[in-house]
Amino acid sequence: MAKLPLVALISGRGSNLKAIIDAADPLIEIRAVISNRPQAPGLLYAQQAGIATQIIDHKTFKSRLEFDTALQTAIDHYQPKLVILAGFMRILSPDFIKHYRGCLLNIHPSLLPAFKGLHTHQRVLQSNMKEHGTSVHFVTEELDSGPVIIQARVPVLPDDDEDSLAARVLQEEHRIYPQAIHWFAQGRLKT
Ligand code: NHR
Ligand code: GAR
Repeated sequence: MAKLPLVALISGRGSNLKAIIDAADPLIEIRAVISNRPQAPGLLYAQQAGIATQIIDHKTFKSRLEFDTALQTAIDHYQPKLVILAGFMRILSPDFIKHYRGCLLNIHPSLLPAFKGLHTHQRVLQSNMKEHGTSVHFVTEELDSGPVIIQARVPVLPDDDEDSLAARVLQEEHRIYPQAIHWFAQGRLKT
């Protein structure tokens, strides 16, 4: 069976990207990793795995729209059937989202629909939640609101700080993102 061609977008550390690379799913082929930040450490994981990398620095564009257009052109060069956001930190414009409708996934560090947006671990601690987690979802125009595919829960422990809680969540992310991508590659996910 032909492998599912995939492009990953990152902004930083890239531990989710690493988990996906390490899962070595025979159903997928990571064609490229694109970062909006020139210094994203995650680019190194891609390079070590022999995956093409590209930097599209949002700071060099006059507007969000011009950045999104350049990003779309770069992605489409690789002709992916799936695009994944893996710690990608720029909100994407509606035209971009429409172009990839049904084949754009994100992992978000909360039990959606709770705690959309940024700084989720800090907000979960401030709200005295007993439980936290992470969600893989289809990306739609409305931020962090697309259909959820898989979630994982973790307890919030009495002595947690942002770092300890984030680490517990991240461990689960590394399990569920490869799982969601595998299901997509099997053709089992539709939106
Ligand atoms: N774009 C759309 N249209 N819809 C979604 O659901 C998206 C999206 C782009 C990214 C990831 C998301 C997350 O998982 C994501 C989902 C960045 C921000 C943000 O406020 C919010 C949510 C997410 C990613 N970014 C700031 C901005 O002005 C910049 C912050 C920074 O650069 O550090 O774009 O949480
Ligand atoms: C992950 O926890 C991911 O859920 C979160 O950032 C981290 C990226 O880690 N994503 C967002 O907050 C998106 N706004 P990684 O770079 O090591 O994969």
